[in-house]
Amino acid sequence: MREDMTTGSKITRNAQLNAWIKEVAAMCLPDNIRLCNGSADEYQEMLSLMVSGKTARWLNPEKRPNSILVWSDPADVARVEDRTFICSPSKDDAGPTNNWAAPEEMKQTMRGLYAGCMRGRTLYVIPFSMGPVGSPIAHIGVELTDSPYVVANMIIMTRVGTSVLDVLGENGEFVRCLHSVGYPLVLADGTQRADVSWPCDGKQKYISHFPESKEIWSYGSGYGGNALLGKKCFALRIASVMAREQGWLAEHMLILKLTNPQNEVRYICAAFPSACGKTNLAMLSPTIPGWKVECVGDDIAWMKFGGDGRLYAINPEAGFFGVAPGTSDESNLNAMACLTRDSIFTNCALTDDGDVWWEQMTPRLPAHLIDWTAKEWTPDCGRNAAHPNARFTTPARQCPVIAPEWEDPQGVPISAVLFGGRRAGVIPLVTEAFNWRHGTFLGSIMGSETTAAAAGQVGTLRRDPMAMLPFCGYNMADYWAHWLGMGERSGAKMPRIFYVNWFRKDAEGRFLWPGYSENCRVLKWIFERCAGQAEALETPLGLIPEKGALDLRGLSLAADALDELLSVDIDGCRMELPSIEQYYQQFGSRLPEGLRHELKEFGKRLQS
Ligand code: TSX
Ligand code: MN
Repeated sequence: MREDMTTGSKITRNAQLNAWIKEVAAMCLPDNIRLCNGSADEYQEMLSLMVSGKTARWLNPEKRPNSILVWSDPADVARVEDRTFICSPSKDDAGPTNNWAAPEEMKQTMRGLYAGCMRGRTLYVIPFSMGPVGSPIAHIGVELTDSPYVVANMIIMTRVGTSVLDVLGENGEFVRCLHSVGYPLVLADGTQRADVSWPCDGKQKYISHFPESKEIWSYGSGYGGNALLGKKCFALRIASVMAREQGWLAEHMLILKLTNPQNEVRYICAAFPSACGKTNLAMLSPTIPGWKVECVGDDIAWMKFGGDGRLYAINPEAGFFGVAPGTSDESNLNAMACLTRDSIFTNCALTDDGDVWWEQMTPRLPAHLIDWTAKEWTPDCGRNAAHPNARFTTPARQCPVIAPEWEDPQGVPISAVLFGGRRAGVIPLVTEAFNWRHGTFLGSIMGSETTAAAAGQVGTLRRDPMAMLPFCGYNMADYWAHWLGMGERSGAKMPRIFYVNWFRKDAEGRFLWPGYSENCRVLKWIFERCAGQAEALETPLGLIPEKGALDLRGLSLAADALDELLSVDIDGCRMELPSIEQYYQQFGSRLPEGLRHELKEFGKRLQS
């Protein structure tokens, strides 16, 4: 038995899993192997390990019970898109929007990096379910990692435990997720070195996906999506490949439940690029009396057809891994309520009374903090206190507006899909697509104007189709073809598609729409469109609310602001046509005919 615990030969009932653990242990050479059970005790042990190893500090239990603050290496603070690879057999299968590497070459390179990379460490085996354990929409993964930070975060973000191994059984399929921070405590020449508070490899990082064998190999980073492999790597990149093969959808979408005053319910999915407030929308507090929003998920939706031909969605995650800066009682009271206890904070600032703080958290700045780099911070020091990509990890069950059915293994039936982005002009507050194919077209050309936080110039349009640009595990043109095919398969039973824009500005650069809680007015119109109630007006871009169809009672909005919000800028659309054509060109002959057709029709509607 002792031998099993260091070689992994019989650690579970699943022979394939045991063989893989054994193979990885022989390569990475950990001192110990530990099978995780996801228990409360194990979670506490991971937190204590991080605290004793100086990775984390306890927050003041009177302020944030059972919560820790972690500061990462300043060079390991975000997903590394330029180090993210789709290793499909052919480069064309990864497509022009992904980095590609040949699978065997990548594996050879990474085997070199993995060799002995866990010396002096424990290899944790994390069996996890993405989605409610045993759900027909869920899938299983196993992450092998040398990071207790990853174990603790995975326990919050996924379902970890022996029940997952029970579902896996002796022959069940699982996605292999291998992760190492790349900081062995014994070097190749045998010399030992002390651990550091945030181990990572400062020189080399790889986040590699093997769509054919459904494997993920991650090396060198301990942060977020680089290391918590269930999230972006599995639930989006690998799952998008599985979804195409098996006829379902794995999407970068929140799922919300909308209830009207008559207690009728509709479920809505929404895809937005980063920095558009997806988590805020998922937990919105409506201002219209009698209407209610509840949260099913804030980041990822897996949708499969039910027996009735409709799409049913689950949230494959069990927690929120949200951007902290900008989160406040004003912007998202429900998220703030999640964070009152049992949470992990990464790269936030530390207050003098042992609590966390980040930019825009409070109306007034604290007089003194320790910033995320452990330096003294005062309001006049000219630096951020929290890193702009500082995060919270918190259990979804702690959300005050989590929908009771958020763990329903059958999922929830989706009535509408929303796309959106940050657009100062051209795009109206809300547009409904004419049909599924037209909606797929709108999703394919969506994008956001860059904000200061993103790389590159401020205000330039960065197309991010279906908010999947960094997350599609195969050729984006084939992904669009899969979307079109899904619509052809289920026709009128597919969700209606809408395009929203909370970020339109007037000539003086002021936001025309108050956004946040007031977005419920748009959600209400969408609900009523799905119920066949609200009126709409045809424009070249799509269907917009008829005058008076948007419920604006109790909202003070200048009359001309509404006109501007609900207008389609025809000249602006015309001017965008060449850039769409140019954008499509990179996909060559793989661009689906349906989208070519939609672009042509759009051009025609703009002429007449
Ligand atoms: O999350 C946002 N949402 C969705 C909320 C459910 N944000 C924040 C984006 C960064 C994460 C928004 N910002 C939204 C929005 O709807 N709208 C805006 C733009 C905006 C900003 C400030 C004001 C209004 C609009 N405030 C005043 O005009 C006073
Ligand atoms: Mn996301």
